[in-house]
Amino acid sequence: MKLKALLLTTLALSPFAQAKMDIMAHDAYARATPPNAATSAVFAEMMNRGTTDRTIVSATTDAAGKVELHDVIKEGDVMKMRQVESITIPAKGKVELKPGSLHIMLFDLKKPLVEGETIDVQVTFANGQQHSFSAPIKKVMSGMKHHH
Ligand SMILES: [Cu+2]
Repeated sequence: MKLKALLLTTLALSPFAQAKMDIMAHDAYARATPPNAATSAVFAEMMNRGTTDRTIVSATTDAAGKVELHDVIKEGDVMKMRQVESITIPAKGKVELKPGSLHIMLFDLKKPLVEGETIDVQVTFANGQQHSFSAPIKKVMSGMKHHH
């Protein structure tokens, strides 16, 4: 009994370690940009191995001055990006951030994103926990234009 109480205390004191175990970003990448481009996007397959839904409420990266969570909606025949408040990864499930769909939007890039380099991205969850992952910069064949 005493051991169990001790274990619970340890878990309560290490939310970050626990978050790392539950959340994984697979195949993350950032879109390479031409010189002078101010915006880009980060994509990844976000997996949640935990037993509770996890909600991303914000993201940051040193590579960009401003970061937003975005989705793409279809208005008539036009695909448009819009900001969303949050992105939920279902318990024991995943959500795909991909071109033409949910993505992490980067504004005010500090410098062009060059293919072959890597940026670090941090996402913050509704419960305050954070998760960091690396996103290699890749050229993205885009059939979709970004409208702002
Ligand atoms: Cu966007």
